[in-house]
Amino acid sequence: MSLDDFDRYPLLFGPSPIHRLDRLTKHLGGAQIWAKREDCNSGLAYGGNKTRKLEYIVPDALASGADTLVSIGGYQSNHTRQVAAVAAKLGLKARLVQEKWVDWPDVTNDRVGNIMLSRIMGADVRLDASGFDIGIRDSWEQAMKDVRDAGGTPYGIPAGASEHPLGGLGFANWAREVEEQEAELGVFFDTIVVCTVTGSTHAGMIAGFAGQDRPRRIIGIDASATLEKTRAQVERIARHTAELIGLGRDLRDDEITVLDGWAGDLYGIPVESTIDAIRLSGELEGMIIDPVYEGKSMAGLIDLVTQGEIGSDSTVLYAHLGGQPALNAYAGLFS
Ligand code: 1AC
Repeated sequence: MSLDDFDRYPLLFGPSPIHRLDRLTKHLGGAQIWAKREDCNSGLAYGGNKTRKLEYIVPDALASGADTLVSIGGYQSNHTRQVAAVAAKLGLKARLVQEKWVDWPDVTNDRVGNIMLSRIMGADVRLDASGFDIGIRDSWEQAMKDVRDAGGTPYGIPAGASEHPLGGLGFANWAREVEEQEAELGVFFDTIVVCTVTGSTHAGMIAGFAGQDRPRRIIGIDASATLEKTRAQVERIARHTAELIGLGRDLRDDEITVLDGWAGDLYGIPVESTIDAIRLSGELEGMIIDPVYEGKSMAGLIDLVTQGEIGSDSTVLYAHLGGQPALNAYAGLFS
């Protein structure tokens, strides 16, 4: 089997853009920094990393005869917003369980940003008081049962699409896309920096890059604040995806890197370095990143470059995953 043996339902505009971050590079005074922009990858509700994963899941959902996509995330889940967009595009219903993953005091937390967009797209949004957990949730299984009991045909997509058997394929394809763009641009990214929480974005990249000729570092920056769970999930999904796409060898442990130090104490709660990173990206590059995911991975990148952990001879690709809609729920941080 190879990646090409899996059906893909196109949801993206094409390859997501890659561009230099010149002013950030100069400011940090070390490695060359570029970004690949999943926030610009699709016309579906601002796109994002999950839209890319859903390209490989939609064919299975359609083949199953489902009429309702059932998924789960926090109130400000980017994933559930992208599931709602894809359901709208396909003429399916979306049933979304939005758990209270983040105890954030802003009164608009369950009204603006991602959750508002899902409502606008016609999703059946149900709030649930349960807290953060990246695993399979009872509330999600119950939602599927509810759809079935009401005479519908559900298709389940777990949080972040990560525990879905095909959840790693979208970013294995991202790795292939990067290699093609490198050939066009005449550049080689020896280091990739990506935020990791539920794991399949990072894991798919690891599996995809592992089959290429030139080795590179894929640095996952944890934003879950439940590091061991995330690391275990990344390892499992990376190995599963590698097998699916016919890598033909076991992944080595040194191919799987999840770093902590920038998540703070809790998922979804920005810390000082997160806010500094958001401001720096905005002020130097006009690039908007969010307080839950990219603010934390950018804070990691900034420290790793300034401390020389990523050397000045490196060329780094920062994976922008498209989490900005959540910013609306954090307006108090910037007023
Ligand atoms: C946690 C999966 C996740 C989201 O957006 O809900 N990234």
